[in-house]
Amino acid sequence: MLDILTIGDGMITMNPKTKGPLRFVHEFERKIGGAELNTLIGCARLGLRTGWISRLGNDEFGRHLFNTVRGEGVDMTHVQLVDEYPTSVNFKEILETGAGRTFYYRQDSPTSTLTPESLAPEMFEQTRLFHITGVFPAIAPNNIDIIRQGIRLAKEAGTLISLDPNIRLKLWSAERAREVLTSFLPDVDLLLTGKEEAALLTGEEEEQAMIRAFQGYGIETIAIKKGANGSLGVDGNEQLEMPPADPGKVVDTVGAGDGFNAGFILGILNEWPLKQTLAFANTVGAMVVSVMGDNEGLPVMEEVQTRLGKREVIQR
Ligand code: KDG
Repeated sequence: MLDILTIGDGMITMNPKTKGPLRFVHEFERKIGGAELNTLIGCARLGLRTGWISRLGNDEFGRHLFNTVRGEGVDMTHVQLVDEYPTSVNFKEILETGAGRTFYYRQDSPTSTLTPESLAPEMFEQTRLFHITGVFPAIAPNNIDIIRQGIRLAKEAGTLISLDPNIRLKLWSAERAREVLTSFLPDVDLLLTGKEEAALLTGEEEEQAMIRAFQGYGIETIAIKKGANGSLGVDGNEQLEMPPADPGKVVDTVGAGDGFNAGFILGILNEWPLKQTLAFANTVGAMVVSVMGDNEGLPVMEEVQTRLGKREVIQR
């Protein structure tokens, strides 16, 4: 039995050792990244049973990714190393503010070898939640059909579906993102979206109008992630604004939303009250931005409890 299953591309992420324009950066640290993967690792560290559907290059980077993700406790039954394409890579640029840009080398991702037939009903029958994002369908047109197949199988199995739009305009146009992602919305149970993405998907500027638009698709549970401004959660008729958790020093904002997702998904699967779920998710997101890398800051359960003051810290 899995709590969460996701599908997506895993990348070797080259993190700059110095800040500023990438053209002047000479040294990088090899890390790993990928929107779906970050959320999955976050869930694994929080104690959920996790599984990944992916393809990696049959190369040194692919083996590094495979071993690292397996080391996080993720079920790798549906991950294969393939000869056709090399493992995807991206380079990050980080500015003094902690914000930055990403440069992808993933035109021919090994996940291009996946087809809708790669997904089987059994994968979903033993899974509580199927998590999808806007990154995987943006990488290759065929991936949209794969996601549709995943949604169909998840629905048949009674598996919940969560969506993070994670719109990457380097991968597809705003119009295409909107067209494809809104077509998924009627099947989504749990929407985890940034505020700008919500505006793009709904055409609305005002939060309540965005929420009404999402509820119009039949979505019960919605989280609007607002970065330094906290988050807004909706669960049925309940609605709550949650102030941000203090990240201390912000060193790298990439992956914060994925961390929030992991915390929120944990709360939903554990049927926590919305207030507890939002506070927990905001804390996980804040912990991610205080550490360099897309997923290194993802905490284990005890670390979140300590941060929330629910656990005593014994240093030595
Ligand atoms: O959400 C963070 C991810 O987006 C990052 O780890 C990698 O840019 C990335 C992607 O496209 O998955």
